[in-house]
Amino acid sequence: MTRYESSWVRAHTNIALIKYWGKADDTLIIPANSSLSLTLDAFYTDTQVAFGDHYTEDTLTIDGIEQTGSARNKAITVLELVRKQAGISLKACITSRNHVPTAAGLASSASGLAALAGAAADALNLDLSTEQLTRLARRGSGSACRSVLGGFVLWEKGYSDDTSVARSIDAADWDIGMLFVVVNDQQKDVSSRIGMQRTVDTSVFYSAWLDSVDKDLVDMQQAIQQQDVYAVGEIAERNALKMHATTLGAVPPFTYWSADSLRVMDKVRDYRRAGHPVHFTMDAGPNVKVIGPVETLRTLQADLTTTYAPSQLILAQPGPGITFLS
Ligand code: FM0
Repeated sequence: MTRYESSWVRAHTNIALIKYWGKADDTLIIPANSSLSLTLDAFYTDTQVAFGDHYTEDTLTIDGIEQTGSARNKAITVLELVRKQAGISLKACITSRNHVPTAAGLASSASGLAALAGAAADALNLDLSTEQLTRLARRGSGSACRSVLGGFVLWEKGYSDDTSVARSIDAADWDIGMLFVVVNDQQKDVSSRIGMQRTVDTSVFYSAWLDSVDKDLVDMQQAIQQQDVYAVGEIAERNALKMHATTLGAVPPFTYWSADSLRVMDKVRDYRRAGHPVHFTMDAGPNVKVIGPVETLRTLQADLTTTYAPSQLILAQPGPGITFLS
């Protein structure tokens, strides 16, 4: 019998500047639009995958807690794909540790599933290219394909399993950062998977999202090429507001914003009026991420300590793609 080694892989989280919002294919996770993100240094997940004939079922433990439900199902989707490629049926034990410098809530499935894809493929010696790894991670969770790579990453929507891939477009070795304002670290009410599905199926505003996202993407690529942090933030904020607008037109309607989110958005606008080049983006939860030059974000971070605990204010800078630890 072939012996399989276990493998540990680290992946960092990413935040979209042009959002992935809606699927063209729910099973293959082919998105309705291309998206663009920045991988960050502040949050990452280490994941070990071990295959063995002594395991009777696939298990996933995150920070010491055994998972059931959707987290485990996403992991099993990735395991099934690598088992098929390797021609084996062995079950696996997955151990995952999230590294977030504050209480929970920011641990994202993107870094988790990117690390899992890398570790599962490595444990079975599949020798996949980076592009193939992005496709594998994508099947676990769409946004995970972008965490395979560092810096600014473009996920081309493609039209099939082979063509829906992520690639790095800029190393982000210039002055840009993100300040995370953690207003609430509880689990979200409507997951991104359910939220985007409901929006695609029912929102009267969804077609307007699709009509304008490609233009945002072109503008964003140009802003990145010019290393124009103001334009990157401006386009990201505009794009995020449009994504969030679609949720209000869904049936039943929903929003990821809380009163605290609105307060942070106001604060960012005040800062901008005072001449600072800062903008915000938000994802499927109430936390706000402020985009700007790193020193400006440090000043804002210090200012916000009158309202928030230091652990609620995390400054992140561009981070790397996945690394194979052992
Ligand atoms: O990251 O159904 O990847 O582009 O974070 O697992 O494919 O969790 F703001 C929302 C991420 C969506 C935007 O969705 O969905 C972005 C979002 P899955 P994900």
